[in-house]
Amino acid sequence: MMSNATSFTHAIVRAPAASVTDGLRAVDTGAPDAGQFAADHAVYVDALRATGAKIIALPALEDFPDSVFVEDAALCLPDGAVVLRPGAPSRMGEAAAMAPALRDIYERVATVERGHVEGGDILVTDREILVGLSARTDAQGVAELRIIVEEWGYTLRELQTPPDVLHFKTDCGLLDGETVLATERLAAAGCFADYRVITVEPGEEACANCVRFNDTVLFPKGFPLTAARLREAGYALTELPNEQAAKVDGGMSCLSLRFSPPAEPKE
Ligand code: CIR
Repeated sequence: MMSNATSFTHAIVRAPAASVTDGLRAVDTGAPDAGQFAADHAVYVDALRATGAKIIALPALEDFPDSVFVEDAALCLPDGAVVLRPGAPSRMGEAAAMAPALRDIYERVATVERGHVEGGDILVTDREILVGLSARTDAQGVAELRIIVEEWGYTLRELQTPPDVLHFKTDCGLLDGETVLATERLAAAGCFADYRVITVEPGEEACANCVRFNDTVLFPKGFPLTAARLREAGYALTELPNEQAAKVDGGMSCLSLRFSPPAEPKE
């Protein structure tokens, strides 16, 4: 089933910088290979384009090793865009760098001015905006975001990202208007009580961060049991290489900002 929260006309991406090798990571398993990262990124962008999306491709920012993960800098909603405030000090400047692109597209652009919120902690469904508190997203930032989105008519629900998990969406992804793919640890926390939940196979937690984008689910390669579970449930998957991004804790959702503005965006 398609839903407003899974059907999009546009996506913003940013080319990976060569400095992506210095990207933040919780556990160092070696730096990503910048050339392979760029090749994988191109495959990801092609997959978005294949869904019919218009791609807004921003240039690499060498000063910000994690800037390829555009999702953390902004929230794009049908009614407007929000410039967020990343909690990682090295990523703060990514928000200001994203703002001009949002202003080119949206009439209405608001900014979180205090506290911290990263987009990886935000899951937008058809009925609400879920935001997980984490090491990157704090109560003050969520309170600021709440004021903005409630004024635009949305409902925001504050939740807790599991301890030691980078972002709320590290552990989940929206599959359709009422279905979420989630790790067992996040599902057990009860935040999806009003949704249908499909859990990832134990041992395959790293694939929970998937993205439903129009008719397909962008899904990392290498998680066959969960992939089979999703196909059995009727979802079409596009399996994409994610080894390089995974070395700096990145996944399917962080590489794009997905949206459908209310009217054709300003050209
Ligand atoms: C970071 O630690 O901020 C980056 N290396 C990874 C960000 C991943 N973003 C996301 O899941 N939304």
